Amino acid sequence: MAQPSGQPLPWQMNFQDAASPVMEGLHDMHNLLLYIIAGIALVVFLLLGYIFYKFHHRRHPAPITFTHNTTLEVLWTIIPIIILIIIGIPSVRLLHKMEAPINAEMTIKAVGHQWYWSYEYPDAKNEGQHFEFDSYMIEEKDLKPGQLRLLDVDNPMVVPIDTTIRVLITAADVLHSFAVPSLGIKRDAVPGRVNETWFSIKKPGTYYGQCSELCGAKHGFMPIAVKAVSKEDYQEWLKSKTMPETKPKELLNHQENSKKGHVITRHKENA
Ligand SMILES: [Cu+2]
Repeated sequence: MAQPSGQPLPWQMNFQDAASPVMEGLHDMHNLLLYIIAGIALVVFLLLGYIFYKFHHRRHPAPITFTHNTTLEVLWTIIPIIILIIIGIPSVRLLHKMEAPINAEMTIKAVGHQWYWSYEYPDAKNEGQHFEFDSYMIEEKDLKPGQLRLLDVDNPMVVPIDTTIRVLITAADVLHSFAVPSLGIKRDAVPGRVNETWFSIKKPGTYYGQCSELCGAKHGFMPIAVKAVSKEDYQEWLKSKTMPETKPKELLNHQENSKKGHVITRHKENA
């Protein structure tokens, strides 16, 4: 069986598989740091061993009296500077890459609520209005086989693959945090403020995350599920959501006449 990606696994070591360019960058950054840290730890460890051995009082009864060594002091200043530059350049590059997409092909707004997420698709319209829906965690007793406890939701955020997607993140009540490990995303959702990030997914699948800012009693029960599908399937999904096939005639007329542009239509499956 292929390893499922986009979710935590029992006894997992290391990160979840990278599903976005940002997460690939984070993997590389993490690996680079791991080599550097291991190198530093090894040098310090060997040096300590060498000193313990060489300057043991039996082998070295008379202590050395000097306190300065210019060459050594220059070296232990310059070497850390070089190491910091080696870390700093890719780090700043990656931070910049995470900030905002160069050419976003579509936008989704994620809004944190106590205790669920809602997703707006500003590019898509539902009868002239914002297309928006709520996303609630599936309770343990309602889980179907294959669904993940504390992670699966009734209405996932559906996105097309191979598309640069700008994500606007905010909150309606208190601080939340929109975090999806396999996409390398963690952005605070702050009431009255919009944060921005982006992702692009290569492989269809569901990528899970959780609210990562303590936001109240059900903080642990407002997961994020991002379902990536082919571009065709995405269009199908969007159509099925924004164009209900049957609609009472009076309601249509009423909406046309009232011209309430600000009315938001909510969609909820299984309601
Ligand atoms: Cu929250």
